[in-house]
Amino acid sequence: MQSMQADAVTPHAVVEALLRGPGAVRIQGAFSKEQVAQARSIVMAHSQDRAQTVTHFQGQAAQDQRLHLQRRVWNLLAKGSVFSEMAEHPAIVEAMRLFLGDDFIMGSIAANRILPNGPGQEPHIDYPYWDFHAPGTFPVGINTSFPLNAQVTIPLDPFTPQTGATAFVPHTQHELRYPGDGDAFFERCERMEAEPGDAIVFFGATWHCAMPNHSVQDRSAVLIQYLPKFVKPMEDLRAMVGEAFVKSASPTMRQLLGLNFPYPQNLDAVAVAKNAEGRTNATR
Ligand SMILES: O=C(O)CCC(=O)C(=O)O
Repeated sequence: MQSMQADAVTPHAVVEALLRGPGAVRIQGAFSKEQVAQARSIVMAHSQDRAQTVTHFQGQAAQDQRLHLQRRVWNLLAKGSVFSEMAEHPAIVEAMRLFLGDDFIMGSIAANRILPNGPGQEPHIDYPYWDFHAPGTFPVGINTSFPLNAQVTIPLDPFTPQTGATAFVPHTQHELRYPGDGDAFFERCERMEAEPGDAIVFFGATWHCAMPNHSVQDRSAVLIQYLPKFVKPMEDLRAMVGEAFVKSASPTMRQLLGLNFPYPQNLDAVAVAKNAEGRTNATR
């Protein structure tokens, strides 16, 4: 897949790859060995005996009673400061500002662990497009000429065809469509092969899925979802992290938690009759 070194990333190159290029790009060496080791030990500890957190696109595994061979760890911000470091990676944040707008937010930060012999997923596209198999529930004319999502996958174990590196079909983001039976996804897909500490940035409208782990080792990754300011986040991160976290959050983290965008709010309960929005003399 298309790659660039972490110290050579430019926002323009990332946006080009996501919007007009294949839909995904690998940033090599984005995180240190220490960061990966720390993140991995937290993910493993939190998923050792908890196979039962909610998951997605694993309908077949649920039917086959194999859900316990994949595990999700949600709410990572509250589980270790290394995950804040990952979410705030400066080069990725700069690229996201260009891709999703300066006030972009984070919709989710979670880990996906696939155990040896664990199942892959149904080919899909990501939130907020993830139920586009019911296109009638979306606005008429919706398309991907501008993005409503970006994903970052940070492998904590080697991502190889054997371990279950994410599969994707390049250029499928250009037409918004949920992949189906006739799309020959598995014949057409490439793999997001990567080393621990790389970061794979992709537009979630690109068809993709986790693949089965045919190796004898675990395959874990941190998955970060970024969204424009006006899309309702998937995880209620602001509530999940708690007051103490918010009090000490950096300006970037406050933005990621959606605190720069104060809607929805009870406008009827705003005590002062002031001008809140507009070009001229607005208080926000
Ligand atoms: O873990 C992976 O390889 C991809 C996960 C994914 O696409 C998802 O959960 O939406």
